[in-house]
Amino acid sequence: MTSSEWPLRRPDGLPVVMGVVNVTPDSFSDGGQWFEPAAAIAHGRELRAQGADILDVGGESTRPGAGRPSVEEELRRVLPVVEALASDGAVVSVDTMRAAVAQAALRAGAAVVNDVSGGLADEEMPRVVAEAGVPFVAMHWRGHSADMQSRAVYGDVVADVCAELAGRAKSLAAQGIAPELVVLDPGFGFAKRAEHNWALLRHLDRVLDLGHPVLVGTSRKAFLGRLGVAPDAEPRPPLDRDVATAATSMHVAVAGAWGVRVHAVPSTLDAMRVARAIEEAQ
Ligand code: PMM
Repeated sequence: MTSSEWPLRRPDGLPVVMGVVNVTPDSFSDGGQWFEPAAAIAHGRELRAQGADILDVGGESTRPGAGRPSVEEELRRVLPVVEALASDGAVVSVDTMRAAVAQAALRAGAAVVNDVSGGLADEEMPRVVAEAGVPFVAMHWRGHSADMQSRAVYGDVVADVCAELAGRAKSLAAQGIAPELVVLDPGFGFAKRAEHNWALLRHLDRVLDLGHPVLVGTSRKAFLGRLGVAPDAEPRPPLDRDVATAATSMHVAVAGAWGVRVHAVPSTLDAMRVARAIEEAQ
């Protein structure tokens, strides 16, 4: 991908679809399903054939309470998958908080770095990304998954998340990352309770007003699993949250987000096509 192709756009004008390729034994959403490199590669190819524009390859689970793999283990997980998918010609992003993993993945063919910590977890990350001159997804983050939910304390969640994202964007620019390469993501489910996630969806325009492309990652997250379920009952399992995910995708397409990060590509694309068809109707 050359810089003239950024920000990436779909020929049909819908928001860009980033398909999730988790090479982890323990992700909440699809834990272990694609842990072997061959299975993850096949899954990435399937997502691309279904219409994903970017394949997001990650080797660290960020579900609440998760522990961290070693750097070596993370590299072992992601590199063969990045390499295979990039050599197919796919646009690959690497979902990592570690500069060393980002750098190795970029050498293996990744074109984008997606850091859920927005460059906060590893102080080397902004330098590595600036030197490579690649797009950087900076998500709103308040700390590692082990205890992040204790940090879900806000005065006004929309104002606080916007202020923290604006601060990130400023700091990344000061560290040499071109502002036009920075995508902002409100970080659904990261140090957020359900009401925080809903408020951020409702007021996504305020995140868009920060002036960067916005990526939304609600796919299969816990707040969607609580829909239609009694407060004291078990949430719906992650694989039963794709219809709700498609509905959030429709909403964010109408709001004007640049992209969505999802596990199920066809249902999200269909939902966004519905949004577009209604917008275009007389
Ligand atoms: N969510 C997860 C992982 N990576 N990256 C971005 N930019 N935004 C997200 O919301 C996000 C992410 C956790 O979900 P998963 O375990 O299903 O991948």
